[in-house]
Amino acid sequence: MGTSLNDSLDEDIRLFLIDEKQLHTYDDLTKVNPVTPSTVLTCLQARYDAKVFYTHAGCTLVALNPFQPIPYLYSLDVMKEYHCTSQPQESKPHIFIVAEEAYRNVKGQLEPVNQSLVVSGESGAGKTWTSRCLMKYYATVAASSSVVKKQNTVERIERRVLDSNPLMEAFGNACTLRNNNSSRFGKYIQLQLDSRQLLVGASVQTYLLEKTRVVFQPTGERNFHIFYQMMSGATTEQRKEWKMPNGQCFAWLPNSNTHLEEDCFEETVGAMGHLGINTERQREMFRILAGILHLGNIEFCSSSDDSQPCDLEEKSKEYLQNAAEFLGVVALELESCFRVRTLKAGKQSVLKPCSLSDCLVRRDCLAKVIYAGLFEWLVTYINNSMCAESSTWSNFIGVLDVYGFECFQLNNLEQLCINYANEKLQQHFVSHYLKAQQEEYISEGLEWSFVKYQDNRGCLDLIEGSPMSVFSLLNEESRLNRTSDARLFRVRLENELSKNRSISWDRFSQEPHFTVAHYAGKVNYQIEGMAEKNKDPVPSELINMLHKSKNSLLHQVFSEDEEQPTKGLSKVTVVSKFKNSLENLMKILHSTTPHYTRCIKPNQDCKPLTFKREEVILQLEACGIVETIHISAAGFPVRIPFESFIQRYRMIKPTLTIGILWCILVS
Ligand code: AOV
Ligand code: MG
Repeated sequence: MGTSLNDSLDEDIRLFLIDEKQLHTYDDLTKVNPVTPSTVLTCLQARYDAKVFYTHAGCTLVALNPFQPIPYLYSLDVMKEYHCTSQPQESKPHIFIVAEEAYRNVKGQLEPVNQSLVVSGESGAGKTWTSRCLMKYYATVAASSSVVKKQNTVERIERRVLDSNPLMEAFGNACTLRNNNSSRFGKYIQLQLDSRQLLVGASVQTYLLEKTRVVFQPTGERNFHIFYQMMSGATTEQRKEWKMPNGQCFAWLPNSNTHLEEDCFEETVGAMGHLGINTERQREMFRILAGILHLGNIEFCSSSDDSQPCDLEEKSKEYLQNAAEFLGVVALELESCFRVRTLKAGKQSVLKPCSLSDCLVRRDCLAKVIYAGLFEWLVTYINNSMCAESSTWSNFIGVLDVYGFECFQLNNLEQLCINYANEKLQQHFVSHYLKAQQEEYISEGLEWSFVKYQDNRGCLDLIEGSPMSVFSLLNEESRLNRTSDARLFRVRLENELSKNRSISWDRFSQEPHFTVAHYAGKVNYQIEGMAEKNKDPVPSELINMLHKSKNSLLHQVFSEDEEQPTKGLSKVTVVSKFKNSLENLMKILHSTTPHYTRCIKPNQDCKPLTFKREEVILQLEACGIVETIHISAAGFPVRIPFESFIQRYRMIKPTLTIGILWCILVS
């Protein structure tokens, strides 16, 4: 036997394995008998070894990451084959089946129904890759070949939609310990279809960019790709303009010597062009980015006199000058923004020197607020450039690609938000499929033995519930008029939340932290700095300075007309904003027909064609694959509303009505 199954397998499984040579031919895991974690795993491994990466699991598709390019799998011919077949479900499992099914479903049986393709899986499992495949599929099979004339350029809409990917990834993805091209933001892209089902536009909604990465990169990780692309792909003149000579070190660009496939400056600039960002705008963007890098090299030293502000390190003066030049602000004002705080007392303003650490916090804050502002501007621009007029499209197919579940040695608010988003998606699956479908069978009086499943509701209640949850307590802590005390906050969490079984503490740990048992595994979150990150304050001096920027793009990003939520001490906390945006997303998902794809990472080292059973089984268990298969296998593969059934089959029996149909069914 080629596999290393342990000896404790029961007889059923032994019988199942007699068929081992045929295992890779099981296209749908509902055909595996008996369905146990072990048999499902063995079947998937046999398929992976046979280089078959997609397998149906009832209503979901399991996609195993090959960690190696498989060009023949995604060719134009293959797309056409799946698009033209009369029975997509009969074809070999493929992400294109999901795509095609959603595409055909849009028409609906009675009226058109919007569709959502929900791609989930842990970090590095292949969500972004899969989303790109889906978009390429629609850009090919639903190409309208219509041209858009926007922002003074003419371009085919499919080109623009596809080019939004590398552009957003350049600004929003980065190399982490888990994935060289890790998405540091979530996105839901709606592909807009006209009445002929052709792609006429798209709009994208993004979720919480991990902006701290601009100023802090965990050991072994990198900043956003765009900075490295600039360093490795720009012309000598550009580098001269940005004051980035060869060999120049930037504090915020660790691991610059690692060159990744993603460091493709040309592709990013090409995409900018296709989306209509003209060269002058591009120049302004790059100057802003260069400005951010120079900001990162500014250091301060304590003044000998406590009543005096900190001084700039001698060698930092040049960086400050450069940063001010690129950001289009006055160097002296930039310096004083970092070193002096303006306190308002009634109508009077009092100036107070900042401590050394405050100076650094303010410097970092400026970089983060600029980068986040630029990213937001870019997303708005992309939307303007590819969104169709509302009168021209009638339906959409949405593709959801968020950051996957992650657990590092150190986890903070960023990971809490990322993992919370994954909990929300899992809950959508649980309530839409595992729960609702079974309840429907029971309510319709069908014979059904209930399949038990893991409901992650408890964990979600812990994080976002009311009145007491991690988020509500964190918000309370962030609103206090003092710096948060991590130890006290931990005690408060314990006092209020210890009844919830999803949270625990190691009381002897040095660092105050809490542990959440997520559906995909336990994660330790450090409390230090969490409340401050949640508050995300931006000193008003910084915003006032940016309002006056001579860099016209930066000026536009921070234009005074726009309500700046970040102005002063923002009232809406990070987690409240994120929770709201995810709730809106859930509303959209609920209003569409969802299709789930579960991406699986076969090994943590991202090695080609390596299948680690113990790692895969944890992912299968986390997403409830065995339960899904049980429900799909026992349930009905096709479920048609009565009205549609009658409309479809009335020709066979013209007197058919709902009443008659009901009598036939219950008799
Ligand atoms: P993710 O989106 O799920 O992680 P990606 O889609 O970025 O993961 O996939 C990680 C890497 O796996 C890619 O860069 C590819 O090298 C490889 N890969 C994934 N799918 C395929 C495929 N079908 N064929 C070949 N290679 C593939 V994260 O964004 O970190 O949650 O947050
Ligand atoms: Mg991704």
